[in-house]
Amino acid sequence: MILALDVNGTKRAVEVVGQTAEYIDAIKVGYPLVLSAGLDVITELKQFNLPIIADFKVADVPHVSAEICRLATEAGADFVIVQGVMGRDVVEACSKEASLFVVSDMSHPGALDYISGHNREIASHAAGFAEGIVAPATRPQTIKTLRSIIGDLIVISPGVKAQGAEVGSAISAGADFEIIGRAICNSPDPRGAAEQIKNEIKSS
Ligand code: NUP
Repeated sequence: MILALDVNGTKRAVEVVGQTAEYIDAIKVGYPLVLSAGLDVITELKQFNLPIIADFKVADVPHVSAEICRLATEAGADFVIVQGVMGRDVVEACSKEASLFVVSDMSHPGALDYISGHNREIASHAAGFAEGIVAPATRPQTIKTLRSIIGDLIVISPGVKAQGAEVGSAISAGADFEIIGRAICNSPDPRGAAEQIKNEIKSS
């Protein structure tokens, strides 16, 4: 289980991870946290000894994308999430500066407008340059298809609970990790929520 740490400010971020660390395998840090707390929050979160994934969905021209990846890695991110739909040159440039997860498809309904139509090509190209891909828990058939393309690469999957997918469903479809944000971060009891979801994933 990967915690999507979508909270504002370092204090709240450290509080939520402090309560949930024993149940999670990695911390995913995105724009809401970094824009409210600064990039140093990544360095601060290193104290928990968990892998940190910078979810910047990097989507610029290659040299700028690569620099974003370099800065995130320098701050302590173990992995950076890049938008595969931006093109092969962007993914390749980023792979020289960071360990990557490539977004191959997305979990929201609007993904069907554009990105979903190219998810296979994106995943297939990612296989040469990334540790893994991001694939939507909201569409388990897509996880199955993309898994068959990428072989042993790691699949991390958002869209569980708050976006409608059932806990455990992405892993049953072939993902390695489910990404959980609001169901933990917005709970009045993040520790209890994390424990329960972790148990549900295990028993599914
Ligand atoms: O396709 C994606 N969908 C998605 O929700 C790719 C993502 N990276 N995410 C991220 O996963 C999103 O930015 C958020 O941090 C998390 C899901 O959060 P929640 O719906 O569990 O609250």
